[in-house]
Amino acid sequence: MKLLVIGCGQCGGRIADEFARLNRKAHAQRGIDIIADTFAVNTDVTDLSGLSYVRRDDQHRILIGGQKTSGHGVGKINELGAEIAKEESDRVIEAARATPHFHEADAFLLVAGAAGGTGSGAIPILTQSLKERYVEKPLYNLIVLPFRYEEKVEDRTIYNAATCLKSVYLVADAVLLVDNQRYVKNTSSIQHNMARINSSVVEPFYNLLCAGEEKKAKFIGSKVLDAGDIIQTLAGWTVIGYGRVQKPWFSFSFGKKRDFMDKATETQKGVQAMTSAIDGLSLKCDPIDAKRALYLLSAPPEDMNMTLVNEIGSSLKRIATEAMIRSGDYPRGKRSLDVTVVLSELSNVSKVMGYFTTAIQRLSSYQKRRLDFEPSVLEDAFKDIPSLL
Ligand SMILES: Nc1nc2c(ncn2[C@@H]2O[C@H](COP(=O)(O)OP(=O)(O)OP(=O)(O)O)[C@@H](O)[C@H]2O)c(=O)[nH]1
Ligand SMILES: [Mg+2]
Repeated sequence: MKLLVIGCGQCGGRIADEFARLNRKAHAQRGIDIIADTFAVNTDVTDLSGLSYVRRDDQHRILIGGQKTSGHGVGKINELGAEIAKEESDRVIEAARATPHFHEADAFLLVAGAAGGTGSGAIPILTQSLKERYVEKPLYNLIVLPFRYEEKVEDRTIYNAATCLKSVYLVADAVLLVDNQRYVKNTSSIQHNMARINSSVVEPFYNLLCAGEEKKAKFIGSKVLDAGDIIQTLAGWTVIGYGRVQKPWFSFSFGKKRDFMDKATETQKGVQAMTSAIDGLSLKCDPIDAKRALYLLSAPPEDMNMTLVNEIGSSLKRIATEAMIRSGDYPRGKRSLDVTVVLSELSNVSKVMGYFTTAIQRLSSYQKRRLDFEPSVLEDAFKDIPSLL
């Protein structure tokens, strides 16, 4: 499957940059392309300059709202981010459309941080504009949820997250949720954390996108998971996870006939990879709430077998009991057994519901505060002070 990726704001731009890096890796290691092209849209010129893999020209790094923000961002005011995107969405779409690979894309993926200003405001607007023009093309959003400390300290965080999440849910075909807090390692610096988080966010997409683009016969699975399976799976709130077991721990078969005990161990390790994919889901949720799911097993060709694929499927079915499950095998790699899992059409995402509830509570207290505020008190207090204006 090939994606056309547009990152909005700083967070979105950096994750789009990671997708561009992932495509280079796919090209170098496997001779295939999984990304049709990558774009970064921002009101902040410095953020755009900090990217590494998105092409440097102004068709790929797109500065919007230059006149309103002088290239310095919207300072977390996501209404302003939305307003600017409304004025300039045509320019962004034209830039994306001009890429020679535009028609190769199976779907659009737009990315943003929910708590910022530019990305949070622009992503629903750009999604809607693209959807209006390309009705048939699946349109996905990847939304990064804020760290816990941001929710506590910064006033706009919850409000931005709630307004962004509501808006994208109404326009995107599916919303992939990524919770920054799930990836935190307290020992790392914030900057190192961000780089590591961004690379962990895109990692599960590598095999998932490569599997259906594979050209060499020996790497084509007996059950290929291609763009059609992914498109049929993605709907509404969605999470993604990835688990890996290194080969010396699951295979003892190299160079000799496989003992039945070895096979049992492999199956166990496959289930272990699935468990770790579920533990590492991009947002904590209950698999029982998923109406759709998919999993992909990637393993060295000599270790791939249908018993393994089916055992892994059974272990998913045991926890995602309500889901229609699609699956595939991808005989690739040398040293590890990898499981990618997607849970989609989630009916109850407690973190998202929490944003809506808190935002509504605060909205009414904010409105009340505004009504209680009596400007004439201040005006009375300084009415005898001379003004310089
Ligand atoms: N995972 C991840 N999260 C990020 C990154 N940069 C920012 N964030 C998160 O995104 C949110 C802030 O959004 P930004 O993308 O910085 O804001 P913006 O869209 O550029 O908007 P303004 O700066 O207000 O114009 C916060 O919750 C951050 O924790 C990043 O590189 N990776
Ligand atoms: Mg910014």
